[in-house]
Amino acid sequence: MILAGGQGSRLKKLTQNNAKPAVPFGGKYRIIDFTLSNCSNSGIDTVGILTQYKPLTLNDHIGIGTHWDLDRDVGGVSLLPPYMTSTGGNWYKGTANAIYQNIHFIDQYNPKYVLILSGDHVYKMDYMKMFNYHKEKKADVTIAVVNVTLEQASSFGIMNTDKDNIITSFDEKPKKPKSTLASMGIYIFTWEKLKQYLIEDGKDKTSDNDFGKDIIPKMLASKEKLYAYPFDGYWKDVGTITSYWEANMYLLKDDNELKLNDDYWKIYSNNPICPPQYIGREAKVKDSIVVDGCIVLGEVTNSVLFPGVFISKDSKVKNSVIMPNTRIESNVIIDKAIIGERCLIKENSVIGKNKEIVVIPDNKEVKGNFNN
Ligand code: ADQ
Ligand code: ADP
Repeated sequence: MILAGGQGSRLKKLTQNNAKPAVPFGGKYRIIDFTLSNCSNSGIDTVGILTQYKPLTLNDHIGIGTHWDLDRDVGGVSLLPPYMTSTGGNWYKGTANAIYQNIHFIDQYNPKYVLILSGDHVYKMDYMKMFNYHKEKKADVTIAVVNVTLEQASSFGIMNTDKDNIITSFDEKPKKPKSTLASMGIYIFTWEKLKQYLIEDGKDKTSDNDFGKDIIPKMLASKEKLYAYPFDGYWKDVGTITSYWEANMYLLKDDNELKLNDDYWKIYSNNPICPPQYIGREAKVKDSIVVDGCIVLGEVTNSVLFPGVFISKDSKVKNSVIMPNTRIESNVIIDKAIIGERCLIKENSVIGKNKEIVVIPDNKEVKGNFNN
């Protein structure tokens, strides 16, 4: 079950019209492609996607799951927005409520275990290894964990474990973190157990119906078996402008651990049909990702260009992410910026060039100097 309905408010201008999992990433992808490809590569063939906030692009992108080999007669991908019943209906309150409202969807498959994922993380992970660990430990829930820095710790679910990886404490986004062991928001539950807690939590009017705030602490208090599963690869929650920009720039490092050209763990996507990229006679392109449908006549350094980006002569783009179908006219300077989809940057404009990352939302026309 992939949670993909949060607003992603920390990405501000990038999620005005678009759910966070559908935000473009890395030239050829949308963020949710990583989770969907991990599912497909891990041999998972039945996936539910919980959608709520601005799902238009997300729905369109996922379609019937063809690109992730999830277009199946049995199982496959199901988009699960909130719905009405004879007794009323509600928006998905918290993450646990989104699963609670889809208990019957899960029950159709009569599963023994359920894997809960987020649609907004960039990483490669074999969920089957974590699943074997969960079964081996006879856990009620297994939570994937990574070490973060102390400064980052307040943005995550933070836990302590004993020498056998049994979770002994858990605090959701603590102001004063007691450890740096962070939940990745990836859970495997034994379904009967989770169902029991979802139904109990559903009756609790004071609950936020959230996994991190409610379900995990309640299970811990009731002495259920909670295990941490250490993950040691690259993992990034791209929920802020800085982490989103950093994760894109990380792809340009030649020793990056995401290795998008890895034949053993491909990241699949739904890409538009575009003509080949064209690099003009006077163009200079260095340390950059430039994909199909781009036309570069100017200079591009340390940047990620998405399909259909046009960069005119005498323009310089540096340290930036330029989303699909944006047009940059001549004599423009862009440094350390994220430019949304379908923007028009008029000639002689200067964007960025200061310490902060500048963000231009989708569909904007920009003329002149722009520094946030
Ligand atoms: P956050 O990332 O802050 O913390 P949250 O905002 O609840 O968690 O989002 C988790 C996922 O669920 C996102 O993919 C979001 O889009 C989706 N989502 C949020 N609300 C939803 C709703 N009502 N309906 C459907 N989908 C929804 C969580 C954990 C932490 C953990 C971090 C790791 O709570 O403990 O450390 O993830 O990133
Ligand atoms: P009826 O006159 O048959 O009771 P309505 O006039 O309420 O129906 O609705 C006409 C059609 O639109 C029906 O097919 C109904 O299911 C559908 N419909 C009504 N309200 C909504 C809604 N809020 N969302 C989606 N479909 C709706």
